[in-house]
Amino acid sequence: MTTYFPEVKKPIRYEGPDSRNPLAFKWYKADRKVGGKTMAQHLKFAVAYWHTFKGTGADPFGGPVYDRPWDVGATPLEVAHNTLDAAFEFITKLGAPYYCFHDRDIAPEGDTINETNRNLDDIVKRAKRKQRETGVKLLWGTACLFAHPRYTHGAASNPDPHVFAMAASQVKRALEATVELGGTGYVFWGGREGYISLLNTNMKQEREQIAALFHLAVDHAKKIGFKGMFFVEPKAKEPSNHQYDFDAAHTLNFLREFGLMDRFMLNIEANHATLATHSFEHELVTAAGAGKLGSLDINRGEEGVGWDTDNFAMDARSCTLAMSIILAQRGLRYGGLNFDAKVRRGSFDTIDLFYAHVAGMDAFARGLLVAQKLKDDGVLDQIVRDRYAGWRRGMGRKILQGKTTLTQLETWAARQGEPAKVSGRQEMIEGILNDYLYATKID
Ligand code: XLS
Ligand code: CA
Ligand code: CA
Repeated sequence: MTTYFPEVKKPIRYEGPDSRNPLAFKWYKADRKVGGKTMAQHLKFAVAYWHTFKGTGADPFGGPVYDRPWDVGATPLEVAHNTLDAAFEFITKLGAPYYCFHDRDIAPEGDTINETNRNLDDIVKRAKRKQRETGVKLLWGTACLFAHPRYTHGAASNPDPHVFAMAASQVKRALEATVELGGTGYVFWGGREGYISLLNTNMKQEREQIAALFHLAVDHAKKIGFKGMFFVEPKAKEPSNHQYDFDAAHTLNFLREFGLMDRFMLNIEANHATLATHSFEHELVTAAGAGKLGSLDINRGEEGVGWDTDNFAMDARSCTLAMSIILAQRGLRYGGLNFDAKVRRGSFDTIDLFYAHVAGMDAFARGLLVAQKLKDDGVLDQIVRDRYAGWRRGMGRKILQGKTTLTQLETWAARQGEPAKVSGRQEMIEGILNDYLYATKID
């Protein structure tokens, strides 16, 4: 059998924090128990098919630069077969439990819908066999509704219902493929569901069209027995000028407006948070606050660049805070941590894919350990609890219970006099967090 990653002979091992081997885990140990669950149960890492196996290194200023040994074959379908072999070899050697795909990542588009569907069926059959052989699972599937020229003016939001129908047929098949492969999630990312110019756009109707597609997907899911969760992945812009699911708050509003809350949650991507000028934590907390944090696309933006650069997430603080938010809501039932991240254009070698994923998995594994320690010690929780203590008694409680009036509040406030000035202690808290991140012994 061809080996696409000959440098990695055996699965990546755990060697512990003292190891200096970039092809070994220092923190990630799948069966290590953290707060009653194993690391594998907490972290649910998924490899993103599109970046890792289909990425070419192209950017807006230059074409493909990688020479991937699997990107060869007499026909597009043969290339897809080789890519699938490489993908399962990589995922198995890495030891990530899951993967995620767009329909067009795994199978090529044909000249007709029928040919396209045949290609997808062929690959799904093979992928199912490989999943059985390796134990690797599908986290979520999605349809690529943004790359083909027909989607230039949007997919569900297109001014032409014919294009909407093409998109619908793709969603139908991608959802069926997800069910066939046992995926627990199905993602809608609104690639071109937004506008470039308002002068030629009926925004109100375009949003209604998108909602119509979501409802059709929910109906079809019922028909084919999809028991998983639908996720919408917010993104502010790029390639559109404004994407309708701009951020978590916009998206929650959309789901509420169109009666979709019970079948949908959010898939929050770190780099998309940045594009909306939010932090990753802001988006995670917004989704979690509504009980809708379903899954995460873990990556980060390149600060000086400002695009959706999808770098690998390695930052200890951000990984720890993300894991704290996940621990607080007791995990991700349907989703996981999807590496929607690509190695840099200059990281040409296939081995760079291993370095990137190993370091990323370790960053989140350490983040989990620190987050669990913060939780066990209750330091930050206590600070927040104390800060809002006034709302758990007396008038504070009455306000939240809706048991007061403006008149009563006026009388009460007048009786109390001027409220005391209370420090928010931000710098002290940031110092405590730093102690946990960098000084407290984690082993
Ligand atoms: C692009 C998005 C995309 C989604 C899946 O910016 O991140 O990759 O995650 O369609
Ligand atoms: Ca993403
Ligand atoms: Ca992205």
